[in-house]
Amino acid sequence: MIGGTISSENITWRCLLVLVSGVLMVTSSGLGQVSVIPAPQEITLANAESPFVLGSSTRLVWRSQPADAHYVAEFLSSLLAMPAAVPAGHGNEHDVILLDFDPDNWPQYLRTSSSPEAYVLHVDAQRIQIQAKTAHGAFNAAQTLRQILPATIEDCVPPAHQQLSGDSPTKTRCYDRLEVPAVTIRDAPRYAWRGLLVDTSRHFFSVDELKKFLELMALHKFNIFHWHLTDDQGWRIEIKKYPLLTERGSWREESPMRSDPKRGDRVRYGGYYTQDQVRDIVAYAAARFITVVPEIDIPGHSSAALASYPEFGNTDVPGYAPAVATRWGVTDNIFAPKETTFAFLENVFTEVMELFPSRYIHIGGDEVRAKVWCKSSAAQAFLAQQHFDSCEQIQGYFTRHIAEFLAAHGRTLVGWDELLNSNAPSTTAIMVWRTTAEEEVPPSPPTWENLMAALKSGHDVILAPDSHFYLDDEEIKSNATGDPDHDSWLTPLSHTYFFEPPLELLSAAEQQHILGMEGALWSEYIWDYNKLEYMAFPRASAISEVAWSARDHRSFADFEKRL
Ligand code: TNX
Repeated sequence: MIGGTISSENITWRCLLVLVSGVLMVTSSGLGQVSVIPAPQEITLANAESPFVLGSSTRLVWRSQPADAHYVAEFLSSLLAMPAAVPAGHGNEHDVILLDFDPDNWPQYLRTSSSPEAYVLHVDAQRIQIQAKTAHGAFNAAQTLRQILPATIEDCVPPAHQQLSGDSPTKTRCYDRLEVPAVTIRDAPRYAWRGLLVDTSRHFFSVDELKKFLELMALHKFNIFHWHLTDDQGWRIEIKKYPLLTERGSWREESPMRSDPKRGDRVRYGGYYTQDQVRDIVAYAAARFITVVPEIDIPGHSSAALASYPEFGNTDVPGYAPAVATRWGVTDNIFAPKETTFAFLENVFTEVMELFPSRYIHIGGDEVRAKVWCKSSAAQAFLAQQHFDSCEQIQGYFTRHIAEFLAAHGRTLVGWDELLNSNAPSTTAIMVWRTTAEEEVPPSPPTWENLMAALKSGHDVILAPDSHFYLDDEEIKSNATGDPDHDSWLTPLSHTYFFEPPLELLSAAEQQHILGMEGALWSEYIWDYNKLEYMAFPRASAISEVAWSARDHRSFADFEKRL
């Protein structure tokens, strides 16, 4: 038999391997079984006639276990309905899945990889061996293993919310023997930040639905769940000190009609997550090595907050009467620059920091109608006192104030690229979303002005390009929602897949400032969980690959085959 290293995009090589190894390889441990998304760095197929046979005698064992490695062991024992992991004996064990963290055994690949998430997955007739420096690396390997197992394995996965609860697995084994192809996979991510945003303000998703979504994220090695928790159309997180935020702010009187978004449907709509539910989600994500980055959108997109506590808005502007928004789009409800508002925001972010261990806390900062501050005499007095010469600079004050507050608690502020207009401190991370050029609609080539501006000012950057990664855009024309503004933007799968940052324009140092990438599921037109999954996939699979796999290692044709 033959062995050899192939790049996942190299179809010719693959065909050659199939031809040389004969039909047996396709049927018994077919190449379909090493279809992995996102594409691993390196796949070496070994003897196709000697797969590992996973059966009732196979044991899960570990060597030199780091603290959070129990999540990996629990994941595998749950997936495969196996007893809990036990310490490995000395010597070479057979008929085992070995989770090996022992630094003395690290292969060269792990030693030289700079990523803590790197792993090596080795399958031969004797054992499945997972080697990693960290539990996260081993979890990545477990997801790869999951993908190279026959797809039927997913049928015996218990509902996501039952998994990894600390209990023994609830499912029963649904296979007698599984053949796992003999293979060595060496892999590490291209970017450390691989995220998806879910907007739970415009539409609400239950805790169980979010868990199901997190499980799909884990399958794709996403590691950031960007939880958009507040917006004009609903405040969704319980804040103990300000109960009205959820009592009032989580309900809107009606929503835009699906058939005609300019009109209301006259149905009250709402929901929020209690702090216990938030902790539950954060723990569930952590068990899958996903960090939850919360977003509390300020100083704009704040109708729901100001409907609850109008005193923190620009009360002296004629006609000021904030209500939870019942239509999509941007409103004039922005926070007022005054001490009571800053105290309120500090208190809110204090509770947020208690709930979310994430280093990064997202403060939104997008689409702020600064002209409202020009109409407020109180805001004008603030502007004069600060010697500002434009109303936009008031947003900068908000950003710096909250950035300092978060930094004092060891956290880092991240916000949308509008923060660049208002002199945000370079220590803040910028999420670049505006990559669609004026007068264009996707699918369109990206424009890099905001990315370049962020990098020139020394910021770390996450790419969330609305030209390619906005999964609220329809994928195909026939899915039109009836809203002409919304329907003009189209983002097909291939367009998403072909996104690539303009490395040729960037110095090596600037390239280092790109932390990673993120897709966005804004939910104005995503009314339920089925539609959330439908809009997310398969484009999120493409995003996972763009963020994980090396640039010269990607091919859309090959991706489609693996998909
Ligand atoms: C712009 S992207 C927004 C969201 C909307 C989205 C609709 C961003 C930072 N702001 O508030 O939901 O467009 O596609």
